[in-house]
Amino acid sequence: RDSERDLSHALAENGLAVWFQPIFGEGGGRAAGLEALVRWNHPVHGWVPPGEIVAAAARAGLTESLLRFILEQVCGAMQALRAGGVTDIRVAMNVSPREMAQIPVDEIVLDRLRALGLPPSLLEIEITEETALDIEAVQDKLLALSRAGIRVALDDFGIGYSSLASLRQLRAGRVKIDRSLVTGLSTSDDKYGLVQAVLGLGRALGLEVVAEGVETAEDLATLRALGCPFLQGYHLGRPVPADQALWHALACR
Ligand code: G
Ligand code: G
Ligand code: MN
Ligand code: NA
Repeated sequence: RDSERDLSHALAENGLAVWFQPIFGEGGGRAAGLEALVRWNHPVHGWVPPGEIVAAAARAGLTESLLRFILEQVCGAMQALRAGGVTDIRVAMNVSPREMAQIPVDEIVLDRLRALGLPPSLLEIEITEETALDIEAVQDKLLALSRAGIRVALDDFGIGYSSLASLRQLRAGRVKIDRSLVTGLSTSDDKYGLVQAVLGLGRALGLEVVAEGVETAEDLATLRALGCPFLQGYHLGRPVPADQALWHALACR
């Protein structure tokens, strides 16, 4: 299909980009972390959703090329932060279970960090459990990554297949509450209760909890009152191109 050829071209010709969205601690202030999000502005079709980019890469046999491209941008951001004297901002990248199962993500990532002299503790890998079979396919690689000091975050937590058992099996040190449970929690008893429960779970299990999809001041205030330690969403900061994200992270010291 066209999309496969176009993606191959985009990868070769700088047509893809990685943007970054800030993640804030409960006190606000400067970002505590950055999440990398792949972006492709197709010359004809416009913005292509990341899920379609990843799917097109799989069809085109470009899964590893795409991962290496994103990793390179993520490492570039880590290097820029270090060069600017910022050593406490972690950069997170999303890896789908399919990518994780298909290619040696652990070796690729750890080799690259070693080659660049970057500490693994500055990197986070976000993974979404999409099917019940995912865990077995990715467990060993996540173990290798977490043993090396890379933090694993279970993304989109609270929907889909993620279970309490998978938190242990996937070596998660962090959970990101899916935005469908967060957006509007100040006016929904159901959402409020679910978010409160995940926060209690995080405290009990020693997991960091991030609320995604913070879109309003009301939801932010509610999350703060609940003691949510990390916050992410359009109300706090949108995904922006790397130079802009880095400028903020470095300037807001
Ligand atoms: O960028 P956006 O908010 O539209 O992301 C939509 C979905 O695509 C999210 O589930 C996000 O995790 C995923 N996504 C974004 N960037 C990447 C990436 O680099 N790799 C993978 N596998 N998924 C990504
Ligand atoms: O699945 P994942 O959590 O990686 O998804 C990240 C996606 O969520 C990105 O596409 C990002 O652009 C989007 N996103 C980030 N903050 C918000 C928000 O506050 N509201 C909505 N609707 N989407 C958001
Ligand atoms: Mn994510
Ligand atoms: Na998510």
